[in-house]
Amino acid sequence: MPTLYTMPETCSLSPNIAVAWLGASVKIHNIAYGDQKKDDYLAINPKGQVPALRFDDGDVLTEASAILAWLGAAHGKEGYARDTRIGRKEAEALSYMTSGVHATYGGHFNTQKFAESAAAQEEVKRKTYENLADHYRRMDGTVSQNGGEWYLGRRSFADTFLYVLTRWIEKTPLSIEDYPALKAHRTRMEADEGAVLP
Ligand SMILES: N[C@@H](CCC(=O)N[C@@H](CS)C(=O)NCC(=O)O)C(=O)O
Repeated sequence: MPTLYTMPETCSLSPNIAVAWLGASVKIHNIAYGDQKKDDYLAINPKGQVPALRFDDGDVLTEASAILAWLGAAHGKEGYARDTRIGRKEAEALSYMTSGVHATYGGHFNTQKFAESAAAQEEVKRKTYENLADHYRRMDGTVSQNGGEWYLGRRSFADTFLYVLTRWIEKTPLSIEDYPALKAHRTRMEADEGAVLP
């Protein structure tokens, strides 16, 4: 059985939820913060990050969107990983959330990688929150335009990643109150029993 490596409060929550939704036979191994840089884990994922999915033959898949795509292809029910509008849009949404929104969080989580002086780091943070506000505004509009319930109008893996992003907003000076559709989405995700895909 493949093992999904996760860490609390991180983007690995997204594939973790997807595993639960699918009822997929994937073992969850939750590592403590800091262990991602230790030799045992670096042998699994040399990037020193979660998520990582290790298969029984030793092959390792990293990158949340790739892991979600594999989960959909290997364990998805009807409508997933097929050439449907929702399938295409799900891939688009996950690329946007991982390479667009998550990457923007670099200026918040790893400010020191973008600037050295205290003043420059302040500038990086200010711009980061401006850029994140644009992303949250766009995602709030998408949820509203798609009926106000799920990111793509019906539940998809995009909702698992959006949930991570709506939790992370609490770590920033931004407020979920400014994004009512996202606030409702977060509440909906928290009430989701996650039993089966729709
Ligand atoms: N591009 C990667 C990003 C993975 C990533 O940034 N993981 C973070 C958690 S959200 C991590 O492991 N951070 C710990 C570290 O970099 O030391 C993906 O989409 O999976």
